[in-house]
Amino acid sequence: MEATARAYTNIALIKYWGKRDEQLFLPMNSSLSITLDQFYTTTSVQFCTCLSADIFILNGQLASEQETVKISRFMSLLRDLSGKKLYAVIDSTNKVPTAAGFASSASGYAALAAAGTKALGMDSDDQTLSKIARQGSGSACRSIYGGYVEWQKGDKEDGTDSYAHQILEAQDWNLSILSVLLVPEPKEVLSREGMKRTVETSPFYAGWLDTVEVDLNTAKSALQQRDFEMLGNVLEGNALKMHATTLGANPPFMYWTSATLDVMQQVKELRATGIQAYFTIDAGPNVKVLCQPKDEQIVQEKLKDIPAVQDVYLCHPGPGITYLPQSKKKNCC
Ligand code: 2P0
Repeated sequence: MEATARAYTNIALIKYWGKRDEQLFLPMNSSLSITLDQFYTTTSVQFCTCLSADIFILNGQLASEQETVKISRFMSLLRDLSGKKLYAVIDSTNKVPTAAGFASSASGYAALAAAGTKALGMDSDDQTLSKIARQGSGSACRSIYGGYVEWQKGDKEDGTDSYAHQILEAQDWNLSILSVLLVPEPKEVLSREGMKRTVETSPFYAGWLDTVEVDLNTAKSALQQRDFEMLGNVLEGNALKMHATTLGANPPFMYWTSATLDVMQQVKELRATGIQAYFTIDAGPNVKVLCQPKDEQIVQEKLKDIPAVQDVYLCHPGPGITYLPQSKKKNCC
């Protein structure tokens, strides 16, 4: 009873920001993302009758109690769904620069949902996997699919209509996504807490909800027409709106640092010279810059020239869940 799966991280073009149900991870709004080809999590799950609790190994080391409790809560969802009361060794390796604030929860829970259900013999289709992964971390429901992905928020209280689906395959439109790694600083407000505080206290959150659906439709039209300028304008504006909501929260907070602004400024300067590049920012200071492959080299060079930038990783649209052969490693009896 074991399986290994790999899932890739995703970057939201239209952001998921705010929950309508925290237990089921149901979002206030639909979102749109690109699954990336460079950052991923590989997870092996091995269920065994000899275990009396889940064991979580993260990047080759026994995870902390706090991390294990979170993972075990998700494993209990799989146990409930399958009706099998078995514990597992979960061995997970991130090829995601997590310390630098790149989210690994999306790839992590997508890989765990895929490996866990397969190990239990559940034979879940992608839509089911997406709904399961969502209950580990919202953005994970998008990482089940490769390419360009929409997470439809759904309206039902039980969450059965809240899942992701693919809009375009990775090879349908090759864009360049440059992940800009800034000099690391500890994260002030985690995204889960940040979105909750914003929904509950920010007067600007209503403005977010009023316009996010329009942004989503504009982005989807841009994808269908392969109109990069249209896509760039809407994704940049959507990220700025998400961040504007945090300034109105009580207490207010802000994910940007001066280095974030330096990158934003560089992107605007590139545009002034006729190079189409657009930025987006998640719940942290790091910036992702989108451009077309013909410009990726010059954009990467210009971003690397910024003193506060440590590194720039070049990504393209990547694949969905992939299953890997069993590792020879034995973690239990
Ligand atoms: C996104 N973010 O759409 C948005 C934009 C951050 C900003 O999804 O609480 O780790 O586990 O559902 O998915 C990050 O939040 O949050 C995120 P939970 P998640 O990518």
